[in-house]
Amino acid sequence: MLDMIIKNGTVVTAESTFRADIGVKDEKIALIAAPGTIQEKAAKEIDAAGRYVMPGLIEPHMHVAAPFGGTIDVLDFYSASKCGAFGGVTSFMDFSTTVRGMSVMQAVKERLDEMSHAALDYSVHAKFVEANSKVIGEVKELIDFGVPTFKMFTTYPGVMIEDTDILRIMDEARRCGGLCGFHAESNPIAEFTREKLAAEGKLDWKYFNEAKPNACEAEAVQRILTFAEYLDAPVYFYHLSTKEAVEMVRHAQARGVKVQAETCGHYLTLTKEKNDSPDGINFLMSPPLRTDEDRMALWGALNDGTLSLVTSDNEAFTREQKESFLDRDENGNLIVDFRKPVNGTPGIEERFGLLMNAVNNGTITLNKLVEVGSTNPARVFGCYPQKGCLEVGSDADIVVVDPEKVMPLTAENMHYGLDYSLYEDVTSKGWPVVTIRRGEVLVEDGKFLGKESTGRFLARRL
Ligand code: DUC
Ligand code: ZN
Ligand code: ZN
Repeated sequence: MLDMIIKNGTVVTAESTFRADIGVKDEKIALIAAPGTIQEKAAKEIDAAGRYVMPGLIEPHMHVAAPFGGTIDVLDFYSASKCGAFGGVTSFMDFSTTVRGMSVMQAVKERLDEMSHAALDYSVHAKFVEANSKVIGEVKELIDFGVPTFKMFTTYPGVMIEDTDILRIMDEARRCGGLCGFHAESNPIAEFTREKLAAEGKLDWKYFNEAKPNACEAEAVQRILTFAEYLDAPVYFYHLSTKEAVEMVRHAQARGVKVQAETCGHYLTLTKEKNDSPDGINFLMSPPLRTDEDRMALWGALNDGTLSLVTSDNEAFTREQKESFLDRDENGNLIVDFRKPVNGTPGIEERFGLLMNAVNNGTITLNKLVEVGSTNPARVFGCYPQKGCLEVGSDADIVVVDPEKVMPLTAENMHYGLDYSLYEDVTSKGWPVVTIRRGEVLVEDGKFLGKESTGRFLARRL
């Protein structure tokens, strides 16, 4: 007896599209067979006629319950599971909240403890903020523990790590089989430009973009690529946003540098004009939104494989929270100052819709959607083929998508509990209607059925 059959659907993987029925038993995919040929009975049947059946999406870049800029975002790992599951996500990864003087392993374990409230399967990237001998010694320990992917920041005093320490960690990660990932923005360019704009009285939201020009990303990406090439170490870039960075990564890959990189849904679909409005405060994220030329370069890079993942960099703050950083004039009006509000935007739920729209307008194929949203996150971060595919023996993480279901990506329809959406004017045609994590239905008939603390730690190996 099977636990579940999903029948009559069109299976979509990163490589192919075909009609098949899928049988699930003991949390795994037990059978993939021609339609109507599975003889075994099942405790639950899902009729996926006219629908796509895909591997569950993986969100490897989000910040949940993450203290940042003197505040904390609105989600916890259970509410983030709900937002994710509605958007077809079945596994997610966050970052350790490492501070100086702290054991990275301890930071990872504390974070995993918080993440254990999730209904999605979860993992964490280890954040390094320094490289003393104790921390260097933890690199192998983390890899053996199932956390082989690391994050470092080249900006944000407090978490920013010095270049020499980056080299030390990169070298040890290379030796032990880990992967260093980077938030790559030039701190000197960001600080210098911010001060210059402020001295000229340029503090409107639109100057947020100018304060971190394309060169800000490009300088840091080039520096990290030089380090990677020098050490022959693999590297990963989070949230690339510029045509310059994409071009550098493309050339580095052609030279044999082991570099992989992502972009995010917002850089693919929004441009900096969004900041030039009274609602500009809602669109403050780092790196900032760019031009249409950058946006098109990112799609091109996804299609030629230079970029291999699309993530959300989800970090959800209310508008009130963002505005609380601003001063008021004598009449009580907010004094706009792009330097002050916390940066970060929601997106884990909308990611599917942004990619689906790109499928519908012919920018990417449906297989590409699966590749950049599920299969490559699993491959790059070391949990393939347990996750990221529909294969016999893989975890039964499955999304059933109704290609006709229309979903306006408004604040009202999303599940963050926020009073705004970056995509108030965007509607997805095609939306997940059933989300299944290890054989357990998390979303069906528009309801979230996931139970708190049912997610499982995903030990990963590269
Ligand atoms: N960028 C943001 O906008 N917020 C959180 C962290 C980051 O890198
Ligand atoms: Zn970042
Ligand atoms: Zn981030």
